[in-house]
Amino acid sequence: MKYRVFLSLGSNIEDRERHLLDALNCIFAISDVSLEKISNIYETEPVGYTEQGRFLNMAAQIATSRKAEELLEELLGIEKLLKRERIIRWGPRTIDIDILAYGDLKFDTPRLTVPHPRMFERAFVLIPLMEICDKKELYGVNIREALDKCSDRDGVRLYKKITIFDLHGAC
Ligand code: A4P
Ligand code: MG
Repeated sequence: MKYRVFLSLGSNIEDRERHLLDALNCIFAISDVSLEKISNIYETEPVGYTEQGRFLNMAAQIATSRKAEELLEELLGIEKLLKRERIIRWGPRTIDIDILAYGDLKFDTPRLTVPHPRMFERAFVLIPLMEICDKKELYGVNIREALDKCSDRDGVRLYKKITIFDLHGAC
């Protein structure tokens, strides 16, 4: 059984674009994971803790038959790899990779909550996601309608157009 999985990626320190592309290359290299689509890159005002720099955010669609917990482990490993240097405790992070949707499966364990609990309230998640998701709804929520209610919409601007062919196999 292959699952279609949507990921959200974000970075707000150091070379933000490099971190996103490195993470995508690492995702590309996970066994039994195919990277199917990536969104453009958006620059976004920080949401929540606002005393930090702007983020670059994007979304990716992958296909995998791996179990969700296994994929999570792989993604946490990539985060660790890319954060290895200059860790700022409690501070902004080089890369954050969140699982938004896993086919139409739901998870609510101490390790994994899917759908991601805040995804439908965040334009920095939904705007890139809408670019690549060919479904109007995820988990019964209309993505466009959810986006219309997001208060951070004005803080999301297109930063750079990229395609899957811009990845160069850094991992
Ligand atoms: N975990 C549970 N569910 C998931 C999931 N669906 N995907 C667990 C990924 N991980 C999941 O993650 C902590 C633990 O969450 C993991 O060990 C995993 O087992 P973390 O990445 O260290 O923590 P976090 O990112 O601080 O938490 P969270 O809840 O993902 O933070 P948010 O809510 O994503 O907020 N503003 C802008 N503009 N752009 C951003 O990208 N990001 C945040 C982070 C705040 N403001 C932002 C942005
Ligand atoms: Mg996270």
